[in-house]
Amino acid sequence: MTGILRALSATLVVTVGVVVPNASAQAVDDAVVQFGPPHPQPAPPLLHRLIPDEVTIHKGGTVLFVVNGGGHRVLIYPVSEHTTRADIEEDLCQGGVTVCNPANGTQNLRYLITDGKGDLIIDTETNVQQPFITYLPGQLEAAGGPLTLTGSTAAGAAGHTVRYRFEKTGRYLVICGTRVHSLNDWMFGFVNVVGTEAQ
Ligand SMILES: [Cu+2]
Repeated sequence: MTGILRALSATLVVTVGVVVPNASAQAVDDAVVQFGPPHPQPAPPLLHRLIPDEVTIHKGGTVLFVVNGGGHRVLIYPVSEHTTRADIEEDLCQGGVTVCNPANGTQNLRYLITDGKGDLIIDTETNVQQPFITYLPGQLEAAGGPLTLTGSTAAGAAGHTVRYRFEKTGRYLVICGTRVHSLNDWMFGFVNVVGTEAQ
């Protein structure tokens, strides 16, 4: 790891550490997450982000994922309670866009994504076995599949939305099933579901 990456990771750990203890205070019944930034969209890797990348809802509430831009798939997996962004990022391609990009084929490699406890959440295998990420154990939701979701366009056309209702408390990883987006550019976020019932 370079010094810059180490500093970045440290910052991310601190940021998440601040957010999680306050999670219940910020809980809403139903949250909205932009799956891909609204237009005008930035260049990679920021093109492939969830905004916000962490939301907290009451048990039984929903998250609506609004798909912006092209090529997305929505996957949801439960993770351990204290899983941080850094816990996930460290299992994805390292080195930023100059290393992790389609021309270098880094999205085609096998990645083992583990949570804060070290449990395996996603085995991406290679792009031969999984042209898009389909790892089934633990999977709660998979939207897209062989075809990608249609996102909103810069010209103003609306795209697909995906709504998921979280019935159990816990922490959940929401990640793009498109290998270039998640494995190269770290397109993922978290949903926290707290114990008070949604209205
Ligand atoms: Cu995506």
